[in-house]
Amino acid sequence: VKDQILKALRENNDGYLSGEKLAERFRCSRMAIWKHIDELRNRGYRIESVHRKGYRLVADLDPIDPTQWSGPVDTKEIGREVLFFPEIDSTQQMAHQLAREGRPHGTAVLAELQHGGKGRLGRNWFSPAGVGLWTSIILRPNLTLEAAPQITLLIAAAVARTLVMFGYDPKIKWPNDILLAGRKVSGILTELQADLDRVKYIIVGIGLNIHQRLQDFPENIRDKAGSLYIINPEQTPRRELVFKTLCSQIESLYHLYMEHGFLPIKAIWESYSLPMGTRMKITSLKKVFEGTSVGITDQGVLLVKDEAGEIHQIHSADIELNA
Ligand code: BTX
Repeated sequence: VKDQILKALRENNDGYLSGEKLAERFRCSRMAIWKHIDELRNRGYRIESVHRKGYRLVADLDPIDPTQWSGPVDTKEIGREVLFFPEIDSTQQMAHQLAREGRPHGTAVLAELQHGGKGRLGRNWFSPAGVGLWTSIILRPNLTLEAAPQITLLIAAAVARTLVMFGYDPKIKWPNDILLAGRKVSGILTELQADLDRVKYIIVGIGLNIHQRLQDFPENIRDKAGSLYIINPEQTPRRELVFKTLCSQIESLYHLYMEHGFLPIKAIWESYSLPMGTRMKITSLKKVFEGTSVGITDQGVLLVKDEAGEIHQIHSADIELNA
């Protein structure tokens, strides 16, 4: 029945089909229809329901399951192997497990829906079905622990470049927020395992909001979260394309980094960064203060000048703009 409902919605083009009509047609209750619709949504279809009008298929399927894609990812390493989960607690956890089991550099975990998507510092990442890209990638660089934060900036630069490829104008807010028109469309979580002072593996988690409308975000983040759809509802790219582009951008920046070090990555990162001199409020574990950004160091550390003119090195902190 679910597939028939889907077919009916598709054939109905842009119009609405009422729950009552669907119930009549498929000889079941409106409640049953509602349940089927709900399951279709969990499979990733964007179905709108409007009071007294009924249901409408907003965008036809934008599959995130690689078996439904037009072809494999055409990179050499990043995303060559993709493990897909219709639902999962967190792709981060799964990637850690796979890395411990010895999966190779570049392996990606991809999910339609995360029940426990993780942000930084124990925060949550809202990751519903059908609307975003939720992925964690295993990297096995030969790096010292000290250099590892540079990988976060590399990934932020890769996400920014990906968005540029689709015609967007992203800004990076140190270290890892990607903003479109001032709204956070992507977040990056970098976690690692180390042996003494060498990195064993790094898991980079990337969350990218694609199809959400403003009202799809929970109220507490509605004024700061954004999506590609919100910027340009007419031409939101498919997730398959976004993922493939992201993989190739990560791959090319990773090679640049391995061959030439952090400087070229830093330059790319800076070209997308919010302008230095931006006023901000810094909340780190140690202190809270206001200041203006000065730049980033070759280690990817943020430099902020406080009101007394003193320069602070920020390794990890929460940053609020327009303080
Ligand atoms: P963050 O700590 O910088 O951002 C988390 C904060 O952002 C939340 O506290 C909330 O205010 C806001 N937020 C939550 N969900 C969203 C959203 N969908 N869009 C915009 N803002 C939001 C950033 O952490 C790191 C996020 C990484 C997410 C990926 S998804 C794949 C992988 N698996 C996993 O569990 N996490 C990563």
